[in-house]
Amino acid sequence: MLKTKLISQMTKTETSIMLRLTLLLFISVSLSLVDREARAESPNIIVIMADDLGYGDVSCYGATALSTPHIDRLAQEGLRFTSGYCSASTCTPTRYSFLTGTYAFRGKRTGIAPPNAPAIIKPGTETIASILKRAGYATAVIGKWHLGLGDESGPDWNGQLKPGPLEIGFDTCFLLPTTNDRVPQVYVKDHRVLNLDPADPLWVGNKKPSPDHPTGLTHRETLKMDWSHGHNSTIHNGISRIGFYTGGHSARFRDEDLADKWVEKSVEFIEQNKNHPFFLFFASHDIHVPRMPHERFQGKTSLGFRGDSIIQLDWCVGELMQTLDRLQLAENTLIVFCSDNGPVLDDGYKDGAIEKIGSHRAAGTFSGGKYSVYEGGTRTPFITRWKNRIKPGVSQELVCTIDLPASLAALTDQELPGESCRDSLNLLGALLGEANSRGRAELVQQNNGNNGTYAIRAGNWKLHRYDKKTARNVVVEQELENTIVPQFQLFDLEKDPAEKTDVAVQFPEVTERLQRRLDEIIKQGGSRPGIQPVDQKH
Ligand code: NG6
Ligand code: CA
Repeated sequence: MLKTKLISQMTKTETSIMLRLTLLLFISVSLSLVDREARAESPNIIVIMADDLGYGDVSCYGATALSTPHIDRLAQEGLRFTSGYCSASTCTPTRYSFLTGTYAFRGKRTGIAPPNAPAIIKPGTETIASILKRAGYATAVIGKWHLGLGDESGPDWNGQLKPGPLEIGFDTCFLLPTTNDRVPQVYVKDHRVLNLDPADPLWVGNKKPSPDHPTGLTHRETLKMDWSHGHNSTIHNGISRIGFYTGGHSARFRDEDLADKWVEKSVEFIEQNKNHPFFLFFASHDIHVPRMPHERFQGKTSLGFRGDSIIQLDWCVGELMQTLDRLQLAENTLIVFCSDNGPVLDDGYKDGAIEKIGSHRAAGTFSGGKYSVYEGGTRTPFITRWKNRIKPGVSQELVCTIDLPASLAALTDQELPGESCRDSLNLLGALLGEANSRGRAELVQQNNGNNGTYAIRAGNWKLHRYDKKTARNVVVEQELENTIVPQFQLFDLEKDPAEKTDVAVQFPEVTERLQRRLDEIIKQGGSRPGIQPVDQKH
């Protein structure tokens, strides 16, 4: 009675204040609920990206010439995808798309980056790291970068190396700046070359710095691993590389120690963040050339250093899993295992990969490999594991590394700003193997950068588009060949997974439909539902 009377006696302003207070209370209670819910869905996340690893290169995907027990265990305890893809068949564009959630053909200079490339992903771009950082994660990239460092004038090797990963969402980084067949062989920690002595500055360039500078051409007989094409410039650790450099001797590493270093730094990062959600992008350099695994792995397989590097990669995966087990984090950590492009045997060094291949099929039953839009170029091992959350099994859903930004944004309850992650789809359900959750209906594949060759897979149809009319992408006796090809080819992946029989003439309406759809996806500037249109000029 009294209460009613009191309320009825309140002025209009008082009532409004009361209502506002109630609303505020309601909002803060709901926010704390959401917070708790979000925390419940904030597993640690480790993306292990192998380099140049093919669909058929690990035993859980059918390899019999070698055994990869740790990767196999990951698959046994998780979900092994048979249609898991990266978005391009070379490194830089796949890494660009994985981080930004945008097809690399939409970006500038997204092709294979040279040693002195400036940062390709501009500060302020939404990335998988910035999304997870916003969600409260500690974020790190450890391993190969190959996405450029520094402003438009390129990396300042003796000064501050920025912008770089730290300007697009990573709290910390420990990097091989490009790819190890390119100069220089130094680590970059956050904004600096590690252990650089200012008295011995590092110089990196495209031209021979002096007439007597030893190279793979002038001192070929001194090399511990000979080159087969390119890779004949500056020599370090008995291996000649792409590009030239001098100085920075105290900062240089040995190729044989790279994998150990990635594991050491990763274990440190995991230990530091064991009580806090973390995101680790473990960017292995295995099994890219020059393949120079640690001495303890050399000779472990019959496949030469290419096979031995797979064993080294497998060891790294085992160390990461063991660290999670030791810290009791396995049930609170989502691991995604993938590759940046398909396999290649001779990629510039005479390491015996072709001679020792025997019956091993690096791309499994698929055709093509690195540099190609055949399935072998982009369909790779792809495994997700989250103990006691993901039901172990095999999934045929179509998923791609480009979908990780939107899917992990969904997992951690983050909104994607309108123009960001233009081609990333939320496939969280499919990645976690939830019942009735579907993967992609269609995926665009490309070979390199923004002037390349495209393909589109829609269901079981696959259309290739060769604007240049030639393709350096057919693996014949495991060697790359330039061939003249029709501009469009159509394959039925269900009947012909090796893409041997072009059926474009038999199915003109499918060919035309996919041509139009591919054109539309390229022109419309984004394929994520709800994406805001962009002005193509910017
Ligand atoms: C090519 C290199 C190749 C490799 C590739 C990049 C030559 C002849 N070939 O230009 O060896 O470095 O670039 O590989 O130099 S990727 O996996 O990082 O994309
Ligand atoms: Ca690669």
